Amino acid sequence: MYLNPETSNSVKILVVGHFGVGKTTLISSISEIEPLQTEEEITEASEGFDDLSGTPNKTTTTVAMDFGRLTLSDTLVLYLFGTPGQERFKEMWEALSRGALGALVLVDPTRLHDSFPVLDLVERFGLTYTIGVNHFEGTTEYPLDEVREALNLAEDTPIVHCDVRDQTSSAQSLITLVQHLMSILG
Ligand SMILES: Nc1nc2c(ncn2[C@@H]2O[C@H](COP(=O)(O)OP(=O)(O)OP(=O)(O)O)[C@@H](O)[C@H]2O)c(=O)[nH]1
Ligand SMILES: [Mg+2]
Repeated sequence: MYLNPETSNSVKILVVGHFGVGKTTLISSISEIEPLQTEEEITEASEGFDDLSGTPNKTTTTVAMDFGRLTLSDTLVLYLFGTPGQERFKEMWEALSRGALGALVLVDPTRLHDSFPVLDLVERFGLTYTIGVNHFEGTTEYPLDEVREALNLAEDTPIVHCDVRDQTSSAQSLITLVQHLMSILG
């Protein structure tokens, strides 16, 4: 699908989160263009480092970035960049965050401790963010205000449920982020 020539505002957004939380899935479920993916088979090198217990069917991991596009209105298009989740690819963040206006931070409420290093990075790169809580079925569902408290979020940081496999839910999370950015940037 070609970009509407009338679309005047383009915004770069990062989709971040710990290993296996669903960044690549979100971008592929939402992108209106064929998403660019850089998936590689998970190797033994990740054994003992990356927790696959919640996603036993996951066989690949992002090694550089994901890329997709989502037109939100006649005048606004989002360019979505997904970061790799594995610790060893952390240096990709520097390049990917350049020019980004904000970030959607995906979290799995059963693995919140894995989200703290991600939040550190988001804050270090000065990105305004919104939290998308991706509940995996079969795991405990925590109320959003409990997740907010556990993550020690600032009062005005939005937090929403987000099923990364669902286009509408994923779009809603990004819309929440954009509204938050607009309220901050004026
Ligand atoms: N059952 C279930 N599976 C889910 C859910 N959300 C995501 N998944 C699956 O979990 C896996 C997430 O994998 P990715 O999208 O590759 O995650 P990622 O964050 O890009 O992973 P890395 O790039 O390796 O950090 C996929 O197999 C999804 O289909 C969910 O709510 N329920
Ligand atoms: Mg990925």
